Amino acid sequence: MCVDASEVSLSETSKQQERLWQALMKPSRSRRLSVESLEGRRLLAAVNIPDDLTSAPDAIVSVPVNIDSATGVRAAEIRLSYDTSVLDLDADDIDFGSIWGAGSDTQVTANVDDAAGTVVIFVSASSALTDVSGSLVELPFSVASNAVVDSTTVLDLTQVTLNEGQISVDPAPVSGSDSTDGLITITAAATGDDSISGFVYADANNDNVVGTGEAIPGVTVTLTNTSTGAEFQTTTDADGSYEFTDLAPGEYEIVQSQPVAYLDSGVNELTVTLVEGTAPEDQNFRELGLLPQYIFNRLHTNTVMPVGSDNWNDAISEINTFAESTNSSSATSSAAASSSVVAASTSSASGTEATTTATSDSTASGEPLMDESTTSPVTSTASSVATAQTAAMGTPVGSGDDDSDDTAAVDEVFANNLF
Ligand SMILES: [Ca+2]
Ligand SMILES: [Ca+2]
Ligand SMILES: [Ca+2]
Repeated sequence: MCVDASEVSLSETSKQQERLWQALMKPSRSRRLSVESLEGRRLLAAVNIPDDLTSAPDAIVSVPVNIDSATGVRAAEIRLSYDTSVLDLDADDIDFGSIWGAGSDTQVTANVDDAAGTVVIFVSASSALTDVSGSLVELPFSVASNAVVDSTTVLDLTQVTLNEGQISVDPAPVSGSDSTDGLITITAAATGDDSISGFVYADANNDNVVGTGEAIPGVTVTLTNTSTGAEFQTTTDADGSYEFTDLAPGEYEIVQSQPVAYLDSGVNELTVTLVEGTAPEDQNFRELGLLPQYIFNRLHTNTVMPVGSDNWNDAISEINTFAESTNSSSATSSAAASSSVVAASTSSASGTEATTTATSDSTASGEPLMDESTTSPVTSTASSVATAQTAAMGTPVGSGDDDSDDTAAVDEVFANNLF
């Protein structure tokens, strides 16, 4: 048995050697065929990282790995190195690039070695791309706070493989300096003298214009520079205005923390492109009016407390504070959807008095609280709700003697479309 096995083994080895020899005898032929095939289909691509990137200390710079033509590409493996003393990268933040379109079936897997400063990314889709150019992947690097202004840092593209090597990359990235590598120049932190401003208001007369008495003071507004990640926050003044100054040009997002006592008009985020030397105004957040459960009787004494006066604004602020404290201690609400966006920054969760849920539901469906054609019904509803709310809340904001407000004053407020 031992001898037989040896003979079989020798025989197999001999056959393998013969096949290998035959293969070696015609290597040039098979290689030429392979090259001709690739060239015939023009599957050749150039890949690189831009060398004119800039970013500031503490900022985030989005680094693309670009490709000139993605014809036939369905998968890419990308390897690069970076200087860990200047840059930091989170694998979870790496995203597929523009060539994949919406990327509904695009998969990205990334592995970042923080200590070594190396990244390996696999990106693929279920079908090959057509002739598009753009980025294969986007890497949002964070720049160290102690990065030296005017210094540069290299993004060393070390290897790119397309479709498991079926598509040639030319010039081929190599470890170390080559023409495909990227470069980031560290610039001074972006500052400027431009501004963005606007109002938060309750559009009681439904004209989409900030009118007298429509201000909502004390609302938190957050501004984010979407390219650097820098964030700023302020609150609206007594006239409902807010302003961010000393801004650098760039893309910004403005987010309003929804004042919970108000019926949300639905737009709580705005995006603005700030062009140097400009000051976009009227970046306004429009609310539809106080939710009925927050209309306090005290506000109805408008002869004593003129709409838009300091006293009026103080009462509005108190109502907001009360609403937020009420909401933060309650978890049930039909207004949850509109206020969920702001929960993080204002600690106002959601929730309204149980006794007012039905009314809140009806207003949340999109109907303004007030409408000329429905003055009478709304007035009676709001009055009864206000009364119910007063009972439900115990002591309303303001003094207890407001319960004696006469109906005429209430009617006057609503007849003037103040809500
Ligand atoms: Ca390189
Ligand atoms: Ca208005
Ligand atoms: Ca809003």
